[in-house]
Amino acid sequence: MKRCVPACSGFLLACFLAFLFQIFFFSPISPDLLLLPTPSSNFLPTNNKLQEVIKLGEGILQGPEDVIVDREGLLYTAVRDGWIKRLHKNGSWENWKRIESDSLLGITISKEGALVVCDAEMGLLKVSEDGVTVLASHVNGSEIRFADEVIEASDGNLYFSVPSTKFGLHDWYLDVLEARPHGQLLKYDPSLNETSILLDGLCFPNGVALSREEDFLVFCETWKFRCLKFWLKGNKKGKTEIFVENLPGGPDNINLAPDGSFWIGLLQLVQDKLGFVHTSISSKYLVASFPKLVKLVNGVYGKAMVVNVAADGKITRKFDDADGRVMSFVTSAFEYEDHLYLGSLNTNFIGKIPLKVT
Ligand SMILES: *[C@@H]1O[C@H](CO)[C@@H](O)[C@H](O)[C@H]1NC(C)=O
Ligand SMILES: *[C@@H]1O[C@H](CO)[C@@H](O)[C@H](O)[C@H]1NC(C)=O
Ligand SMILES: *[C@@H]1O[C@H](CO)[C@@H](O)[C@H](O)[C@H]1NC(C)=O
Ligand SMILES: [Ca+2]
Ligand SMILES: [Ca+2]
Repeated sequence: MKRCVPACSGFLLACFLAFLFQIFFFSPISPDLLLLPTPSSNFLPTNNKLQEVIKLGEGILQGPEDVIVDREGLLYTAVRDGWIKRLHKNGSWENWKRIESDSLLGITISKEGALVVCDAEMGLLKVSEDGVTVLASHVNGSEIRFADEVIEASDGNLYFSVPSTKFGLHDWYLDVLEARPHGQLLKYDPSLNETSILLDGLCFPNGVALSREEDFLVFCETWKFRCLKFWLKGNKKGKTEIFVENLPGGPDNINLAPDGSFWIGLLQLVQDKLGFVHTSISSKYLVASFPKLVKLVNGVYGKAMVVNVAADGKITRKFDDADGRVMSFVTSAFEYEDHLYLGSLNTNFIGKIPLKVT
């Protein structure tokens, strides 16, 4: 019995060292510290308005990440089973086109009326009545994985984001834990059939929008809690500057509103009371090794928030669901005819709320 003690403790020590070795040396991440936003005291209060949404397509839409309405008033979304579904004005849903993918993300409508779709496996796709074509699958000799959101300028150029060249969609939270800039902003020029890198070394670039005059792009850096402007015209052409920072959540998709402001879906990246995980390297190593811990730390399922940011970068309105009772993980907000349409990766419907107070 007694002789067992040193043997046992030796064995336990070896196990413990192997465990540490596993966590540190075989870790999927090489983490840096994450700078969390400092809560602003004059920030707009909670209103739980997203608990009052009208639910469109409930039960038939699984994780509608992005939403857009075309000129004829048809509403489109791409869902997890690969269907691009659209809602007719008479209220009926149509299974329009299907792509063999569970990772369809941002969508936009081109001038010619085609749908441009980001897929986190295949790149940038064009979907029309004629079928599906791949517009961009490679850039600078590398495969484009994890295309996230796209916008078309009136000259036909498509601007799109790749949040991470290291982690894929299903491991996106590891990019947040690693907190190192692996993202790119890309441009697809249809006249040359060519894709180029506009910016790299970005911190999870996500939503992409154009200003009303198309003089700048706005794109969101999710775990920097900010959105940047990238100038396309004028004497600042090619320059980058801050559009809005210290947001109360990680910005996901962004859409231009008819009045020239922008709607942004904000993700609760950091679970209340678990902020320390993001400011401790060893906690990050530990969490990244266990998918269950990653789920626990990720706060996106517990809250939803969207904000309206004026063209000058001021936050003017906010809608939220503070405990995720009806909506959580809201990724996208699109304004159309005085209503806001809300996409989410954690609902089976699109939310709709009126914007005019009656
Ligand atoms: C709604 O409109 C679409 C397109 O015009 C049509 O295919 C569909 O049958 C209509 N549904 C109903 C219920 O009227
Ligand atoms: C393009 O690829 C080359 C070769 O792999 C690399 O050296 C270069 O840094 C890349 N350029 C950009 C902008 O990423
Ligand atoms: C565009 O270029 C890609 C390769 O980069 C090629 O596979 C594709 O066929 C080209 N498309 C057109 C319309 O020329
Ligand atoms: Ca979009
Ligand atoms: Ca997105």
